[in-house]
Amino acid sequence: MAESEKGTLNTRKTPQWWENAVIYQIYPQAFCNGDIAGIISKLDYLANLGVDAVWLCPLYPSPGRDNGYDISDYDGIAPKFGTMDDFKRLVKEAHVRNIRVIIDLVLNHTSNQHPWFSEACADANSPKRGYYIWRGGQKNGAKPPNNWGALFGGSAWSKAGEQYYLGLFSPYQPDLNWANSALRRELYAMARRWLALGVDGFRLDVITLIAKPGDFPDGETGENGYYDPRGRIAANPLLFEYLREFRQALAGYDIVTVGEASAADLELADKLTDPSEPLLDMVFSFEHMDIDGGETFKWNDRAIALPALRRVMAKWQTGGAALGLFWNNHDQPRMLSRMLRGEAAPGLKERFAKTLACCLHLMRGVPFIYQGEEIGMENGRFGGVEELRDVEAINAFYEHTKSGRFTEAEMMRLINLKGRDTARTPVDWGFAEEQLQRDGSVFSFYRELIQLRHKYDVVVNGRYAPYDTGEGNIFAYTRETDEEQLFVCCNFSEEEIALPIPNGFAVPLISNNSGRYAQTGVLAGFECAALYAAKPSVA
Ligand code: TEU
Repeated sequence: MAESEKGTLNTRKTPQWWENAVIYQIYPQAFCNGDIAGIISKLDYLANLGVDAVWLCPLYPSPGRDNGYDISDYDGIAPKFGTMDDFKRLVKEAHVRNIRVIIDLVLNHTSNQHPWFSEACADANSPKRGYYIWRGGQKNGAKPPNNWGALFGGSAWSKAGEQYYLGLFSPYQPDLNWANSALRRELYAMARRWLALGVDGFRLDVITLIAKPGDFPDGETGENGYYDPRGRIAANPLLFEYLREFRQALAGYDIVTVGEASAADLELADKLTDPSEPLLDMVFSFEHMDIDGGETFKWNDRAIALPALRRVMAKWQTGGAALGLFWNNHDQPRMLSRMLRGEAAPGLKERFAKTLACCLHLMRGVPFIYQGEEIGMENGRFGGVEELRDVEAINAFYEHTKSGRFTEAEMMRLINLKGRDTARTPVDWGFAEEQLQRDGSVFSFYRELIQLRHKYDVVVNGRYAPYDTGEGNIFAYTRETDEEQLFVCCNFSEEEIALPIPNGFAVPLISNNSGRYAQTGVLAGFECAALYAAKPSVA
């Protein structure tokens, strides 16, 4: 991409509907009554918030080993969520309110209960056998083909009959073999069937992991005795071929694709979203989520340090890749709890929730709000392993308490800090109701931020530059187009900090403290502000 084009969201000639969008993520089992009817009942709430689209986490039939990311029927709706008619009604009712519907496509793996996998296991000569990845045989004895580890614990290889199959996440989620062209055609046809139902786009689960290398060499073993092959897999150039083919198969539909770019560095993300040939419209990158240890060993009590967060965000903001912006999702502890750690007065908590929102929503990219974030929800807490739902945390609990690495109490403390279940507790609708009635609530602040994105071109298209204040606890940056400028400053501490207002920024756009900063040049504890300047026109 040309240097001059870097740092803008998208340089396509025709603007796409999603370019100035804000998208709301729904984790159906914990949203409203745990079903589609519940989602429909909250569409007015979402329209009131002002979001342009919803991303629905998997609604497919699934044994639920990984809360729906183990799909046993790509064309159905799990009975616990409702019926296909309910789904159609959801799409219709969302569209009536100008809310688009993005669904989750999990194309890297199926459930081990998917009929394809049952058939593949039952008959080694079945055409479905080639849909999955098999290695080893009797003569290779009882040893897995290599030292690759599964993300949720243990080896990435499990035995079915005489051979091993690959399951990068768990044995319940066998990886699909994208080298098989019949499989690829099935997947594309399935995606088109959802588009025919009126779906407006896809969030593509771990899409950077679909292209497995032809060989499966051992890699360097990590702390758990296994090699994490995700980086190696993401680097396989076949990924581009598969995505090109996928894109072509969906040609003619006005949709958005958001790729979960697991293990992607900036260079890969940049190439995948290159406006001259976008294979994905945007990606979720995870470097900012890995600052407190996700990339190495997740179960630690490290915190996210602000200087590192600023550095990582600036790196991705000034790079070329088109981004989905997020602090939260169903795989991460809630950012409010994650950064606040411990207690703060309720008023300050709300103020900090707004500061986090302001910091993210005025950046370059498409902001995603994870259910409950807009009312300042915090992490759920779990008393013991029996209360957990998440396969990752449950496996880790047993692995690390049995090995003696952690006591049960220590492990539960870490799971309450970092585990995925923390963000999967039901949305507190009583709390939401209270906020709807109250001026100055977190909800109303999110609504303001969404309106700013819809109104100001600089929020969508401005170039990002970090703004160095010399203050360790401030996150500040500017955005700039040829016509407009924006200055955003956020105090991540409880201390008051004086910060001279940069020249020319006369128009206060948003504040979580009655505009105090714009009047005084002093940020109170957890205060945030954004100031605007129109550039003098060059007639
Ligand atoms: O997540 C993929 C992924 O690699 C991580 O987000 C991972 O869940 C996390 O680092 C573990 O701590 C996607 C889905 O979002 C997740 O819910 C699924 O479990 C996973 O794929 C498998 O489908």
